[in-house]
Amino acid sequence: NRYGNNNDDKTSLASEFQEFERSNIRLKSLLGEGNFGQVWKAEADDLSGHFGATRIVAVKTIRACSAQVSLKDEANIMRKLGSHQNVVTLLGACVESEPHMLIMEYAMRGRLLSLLRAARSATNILPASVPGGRSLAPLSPRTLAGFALDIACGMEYIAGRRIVHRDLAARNVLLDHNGMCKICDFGMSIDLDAERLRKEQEKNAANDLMRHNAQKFKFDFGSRYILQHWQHTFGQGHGPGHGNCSKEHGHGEKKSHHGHDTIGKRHALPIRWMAPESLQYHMFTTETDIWAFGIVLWEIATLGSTPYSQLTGREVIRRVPQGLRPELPKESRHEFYNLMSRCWHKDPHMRPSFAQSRLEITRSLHKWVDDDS
Ligand code: ACK
Repeated sequence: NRYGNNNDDKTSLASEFQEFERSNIRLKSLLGEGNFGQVWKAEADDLSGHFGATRIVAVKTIRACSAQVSLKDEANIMRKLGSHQNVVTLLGACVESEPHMLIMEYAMRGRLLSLLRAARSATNILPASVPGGRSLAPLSPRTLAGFALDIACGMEYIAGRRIVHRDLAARNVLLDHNGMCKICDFGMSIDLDAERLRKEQEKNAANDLMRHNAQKFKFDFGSRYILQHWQHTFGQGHGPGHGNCSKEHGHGEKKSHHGHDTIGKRHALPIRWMAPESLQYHMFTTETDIWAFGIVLWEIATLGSTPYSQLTGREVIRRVPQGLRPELPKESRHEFYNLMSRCWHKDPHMRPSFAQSRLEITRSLHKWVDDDS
C-alpha cells in the first residue's frame, strides 16, 4: 500500500531518537523565519542509520529572544508520527539542552502556497519537473488534484496516529524534489493519547482532593458533633475552642471545565482555517482538521487565495459560526466543490473523513485519466 502506515513499531521509535550530537550539524543558509524560530538548510553527519554519511537537512531552531519556547512537544509529536511519504520526517533532535534543534528531511521545492501563487502568473518561472516526478509547470488540474490527494493521505496517516495538527494550511505543506506534498509544522499539534493521559491524571488528582475534603468534612462534622454534645452537656459558652463553627465548613471544591485550558499552548491562532467549534469553544479534533483540509482544497483551487480576504479576523470569528463559508471558486472541478463544502458542514460528524476524501479524490483522478485517454 503506497500510502499505508509504514512505521507501526512504536517501541523502536524511542531508541531510534536519542539526542543528536549537535557538533554534527553545519548550518548553511537561512530558509525562513516564523514567529519564534528559524529554519535553516544544513548538513548533518551520521544521522541515525546512516553512519559515515552526510545529508542535506532542514533544521528548525528557536531564536535567542524566544528562549522560553520549547521544541520538545513538537519533537515528541514528530517522533510519534515516524515516517510517511506525505509527512515531513524528523531525523533527529537536540532538545536536552538549549538551543533546541529539530533536524528534518529537506523538502527542496518549498511551500505549496508559494508554488500556487507563482503559478498565477505565466511569466513566473516554475521549477522544472524531475524525470519520474510530478510535472509542476504548468500546474494542470490533475497536478492540483495530486496535491490534494497527497495531503489527504498525509492527514489520514496523522489522524490515524491520533494527532490533531491544528494548523493545516497550504503554507504548512512543503514540496520535495519529486513535487510530492509533505505536511509540516507540528508546533501547534496535540497528541490525543497524551491529552487523555493528562486528563485522567487531572481527574485522579481531583478525586484525591475530593476524598481528602470528604475526610476533612467527616472530621469537621465529628468535631461539631462533639462540640454540640459538649454544649448540650455543659451549656453555651463552654467547650473546647470558641464554639462558633456552624457556618464555616462544608464548601465543596469547585472543578473548572474550561475546554481551552486543555490545550495548554499559547499561539496566534489560524482563524481563517478554523472550524466554528474551534472559534467558539476552542475545540480541536480530527474533524476540525478536516475543516482546515477543506480550506486547503479551496486554497489549491484558487491558486493560493486568502480565505475571507475582505473580512477582518474579528469578522471571521463572528460570521463563520453564523454560517459564512469561503466563496466557492467557479473554476474548480465539481467534485472538489462538493468535497470542500462537505468539509465545512456545521456538524463535525457530518464532515467526510480523510479516508473518504482520499477515495473521492482518487476516483476523480481516475475519471480524468479515463476521460483524457
Ligand atoms: O517557502 P519556504 O522555503 O519553505 O520557506 C519556509 C521557511 O522554511 C520557514 O518555514 C522552509 N522550510 C520549513 N521546513 C522545511 C523543510 N523541511 N525543508 C525545506 N524547507 C523548509 C519553508
